Amino acid sequence: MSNLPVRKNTVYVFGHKNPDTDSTCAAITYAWLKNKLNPDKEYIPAVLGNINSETSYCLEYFGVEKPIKLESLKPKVADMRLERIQPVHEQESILEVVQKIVKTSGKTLPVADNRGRLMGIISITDLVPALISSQQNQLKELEIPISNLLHVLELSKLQGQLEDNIFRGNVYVFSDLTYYSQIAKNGLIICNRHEFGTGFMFSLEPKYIIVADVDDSSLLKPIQDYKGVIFTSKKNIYDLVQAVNLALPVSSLIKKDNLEYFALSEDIEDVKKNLITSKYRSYPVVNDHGKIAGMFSRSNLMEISPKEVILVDHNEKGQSIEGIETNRILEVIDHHRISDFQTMGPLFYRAEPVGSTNTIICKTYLENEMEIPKAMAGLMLSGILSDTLIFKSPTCTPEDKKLAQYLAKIAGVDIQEFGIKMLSKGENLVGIPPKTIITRDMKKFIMGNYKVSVSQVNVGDIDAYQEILGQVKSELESVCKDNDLDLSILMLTSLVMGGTELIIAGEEKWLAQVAFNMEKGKDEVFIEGMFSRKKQVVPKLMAMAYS
Ligand SMILES: [Mn+2]
Repeated sequence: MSNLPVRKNTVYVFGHKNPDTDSTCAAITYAWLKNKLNPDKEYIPAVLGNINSETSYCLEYFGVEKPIKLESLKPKVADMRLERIQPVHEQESILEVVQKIVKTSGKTLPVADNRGRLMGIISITDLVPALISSQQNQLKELEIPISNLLHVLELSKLQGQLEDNIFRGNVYVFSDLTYYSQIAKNGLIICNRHEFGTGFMFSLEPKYIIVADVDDSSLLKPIQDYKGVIFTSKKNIYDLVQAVNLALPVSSLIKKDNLEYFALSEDIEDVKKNLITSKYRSYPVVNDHGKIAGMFSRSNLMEISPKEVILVDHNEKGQSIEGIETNRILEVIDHHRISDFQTMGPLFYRAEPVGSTNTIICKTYLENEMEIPKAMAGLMLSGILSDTLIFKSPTCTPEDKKLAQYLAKIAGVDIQEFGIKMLSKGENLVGIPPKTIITRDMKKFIMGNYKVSVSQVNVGDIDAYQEILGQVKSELESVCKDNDLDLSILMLTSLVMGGTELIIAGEEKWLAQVAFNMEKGKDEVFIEGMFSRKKQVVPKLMAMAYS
């Protein structure tokens, strides 16, 4: 163990589900900074979904690779320290298996077929009867691989040709035989040095002869005319008889029914549930192809340390990765409200009411006097321009503007030119299913007695979407119903048009109709100067819902 290279602890840095430019760029730029500030750990930027076309444009523009996509960070069986073991094969001798099994912590070993796949399990308790009864065993009708006999009885061949891989027959001790005895076909006779060479022995026509107590086989003369195989061993007769029983293959002792085993890809949580009703102490683990990967015991389950993460651009459980409650959150860098946030331990939490998470990250670079590389400056700028809609959003603060201008210089781009280009790469909604348009960036809120969703999409020219508006409206109704919501709102926000088209659906439409002075009976309205869900839509609805 100690000669393995020390692996750095991995920390995943990621933004919310349905990643946007701010959250994706924040994950990358913050991970980069953390890797510089703390080389003891490895910070890996990640996203929790597909990267949109606006973000792809920014990454390509500044020559930065897409972050990895994470589905879940729930601890898996693969995260456990598995015991590396040599699986048992059916034909292996009882002796060999006992020697292997006593070295394992669970005193249990998996049995592999000839392709390495799990076919059974054997534990020390399964072997005990074979060990105790060995002396009483009839030495009759045995089936033992020759290789087991050679190994366990410590045989060396004196003469003859081995034709079979398996010995099938009876074993006789020569001194037990009388002149009236006959032996079955293919028999094996064990004798001592003095008995060896007796004419009577050869008249019985054994297929194999083992001569016991032979330290130097060169003292024995080969027997002319004998067609069988002669071995010698240093062991005495008594030990050889015992050893025959220990050379038997373990095949008949293997448990093959109701095997309990786990796959590398299984969640630890599920494993724990299964173990409640299980009586075993250790279990085989297989990979995706059913091949044996190792063993684990109950105590290994306790050793799993939670995966470490840093959340950027979000703090709500519902917007984060599946199983976030099992992770250790080291830090949160965010510019959103705090709603249902709970952690296992203390953490570094930085939240500021600015227009973009990347503004906060840029400040962190400056506070640490870290020189900002061109690509990182470009990505931080992209995040700010995207979230503030090039400073037009009411969430934009003077600080966002000031730092964006500073970053644009390093990145070598013109803010307006780059910003418009970037945002126009945004949603080209034509051809995208209405359901995707609605659910890609949908946030749910509980407002008093009402359950509300607000989705937002940036579009170029709203007029261009008039054609699909009908479809989008009916889809919004079904999304509202399917999610058991009272009101669903879709914001089609356009920088070009200078505002947002609000589309509403659901039983409690009146909330929105009153909040946004919509004409009675209408379910859509264009509101000039509206860009922000967070500042211009949610608070107004909240005020209505609680009034
Ligand atoms: Mn953001």
